[in-house]
Amino acid sequence: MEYLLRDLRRTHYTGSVTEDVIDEEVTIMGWVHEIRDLGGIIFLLIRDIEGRIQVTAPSKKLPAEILEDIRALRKESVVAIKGKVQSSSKAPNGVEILPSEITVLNMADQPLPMDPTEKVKAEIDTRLNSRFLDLRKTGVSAIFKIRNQMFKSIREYFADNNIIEINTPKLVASATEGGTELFPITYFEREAFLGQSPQLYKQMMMSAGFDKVYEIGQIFRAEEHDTLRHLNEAISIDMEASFMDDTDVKNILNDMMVKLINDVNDNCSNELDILDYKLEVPQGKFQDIDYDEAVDLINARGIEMEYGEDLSREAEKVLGDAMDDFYFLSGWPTEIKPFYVMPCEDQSQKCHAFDLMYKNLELSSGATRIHQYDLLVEQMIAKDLSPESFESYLKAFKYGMPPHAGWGLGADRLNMVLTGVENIRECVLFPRDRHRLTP
Ligand code: AMO
Repeated sequence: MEYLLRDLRRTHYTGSVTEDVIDEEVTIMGWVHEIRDLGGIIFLLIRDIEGRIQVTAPSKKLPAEILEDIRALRKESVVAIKGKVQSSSKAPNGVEILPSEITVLNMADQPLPMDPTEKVKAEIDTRLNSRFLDLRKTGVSAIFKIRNQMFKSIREYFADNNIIEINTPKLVASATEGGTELFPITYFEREAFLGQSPQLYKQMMMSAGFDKVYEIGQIFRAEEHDTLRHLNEAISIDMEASFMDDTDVKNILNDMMVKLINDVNDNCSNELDILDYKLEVPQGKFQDIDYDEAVDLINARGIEMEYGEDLSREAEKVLGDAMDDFYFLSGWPTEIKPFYVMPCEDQSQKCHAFDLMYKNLELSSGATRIHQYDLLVEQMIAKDLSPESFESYLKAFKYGMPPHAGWGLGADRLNMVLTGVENIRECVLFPRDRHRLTP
């Protein structure tokens, strides 16, 4: 049995084995998805990243050794198959391969820890324990193909709008989002933390004169939450822009979202079909509701909520039901938003912060930032933070910090919206939650 590629190379992915290549000799490589031995004829289904193709081995037409090789195959083994393409009215794509050479590149052990063929439904924990097998399922890989399109569209949008990609440290000295949700680590002889947001760095880049920046990177949150929409390691898409306010960056977020959803519909229709999900393109400007108005609406619908509180899960649900799919929730109380958010000039108990919601799911938070050193220090003190521990950040505000605004958008939550899945773990290859640190 051969295990090395040597001169063997793939000539076609399964997706290009079509009626266009009938009578041609092709070499495909992939996994043995299914073996059906009917005695006189054996059918194999071979799977690769693009799909599946039938390999048909009639015993009368093929040498005994090829049939022996096929009979020795075990499901999920990795093979290279050379053969001629012929039309077949019964094969799933109207064509099949008549094999002339089978090379086993790696035989899979049996029994498999889980079935990757989608015939048997497994619990999420079983699936995540053998995630490499779970990811072989068409319905699971579809989520990640859509995720790939999501990042492609977003990067395109940023590039088209002259927004510069940056990378900032994830090993940090202080909190940004309120202090309680940090993972401490040992950094040589001192304590440090895993970054919970690139917030301080993206703002410092405004003082650096980079005008408009974005970062797509890991955020770490030591939250105890064990929900369908929280992870302890997530991907955040962050942007920050100078000489703009919250209205301007909301428009950017709105435009980007519309482009993204159009792109996913245009380029991932196959994946959406596999997931049996219809993605509605939002029309024009998103609805925008003021926090005060939202509190009234929530109370009117029978869920008690006081001004100044964050929304409970029930409050998010009734609000989501009352609004369009995508909507902004704006004009938050200063008290419950981070120190760096600009208070309103006329009523400082309110601030220029907003969230972008999809139904009852918070997708993004953003705001106009405080760009004046004195006000920033004042807000830190008001929130019981010590300006000394933010010295290197504050310095950037003393020597020419422009007015600026920005937002952070949860990529894994956005992926949920684009695929219709209800558990955020489905959208992450190897999720990190309260109970899971492997694989
Ligand atoms: P915030 O803390 O609201 O804002 O985070 C921004 C977005 O990131 C996503 N997110 C998460 N996703 C999964 N699991 C988590 N534990 C988690 N935490 C956050 C959400 C959320 O809306 N610095 C600000 C952003 C800014 O103002 O620019 C910030 O981090 O989708």
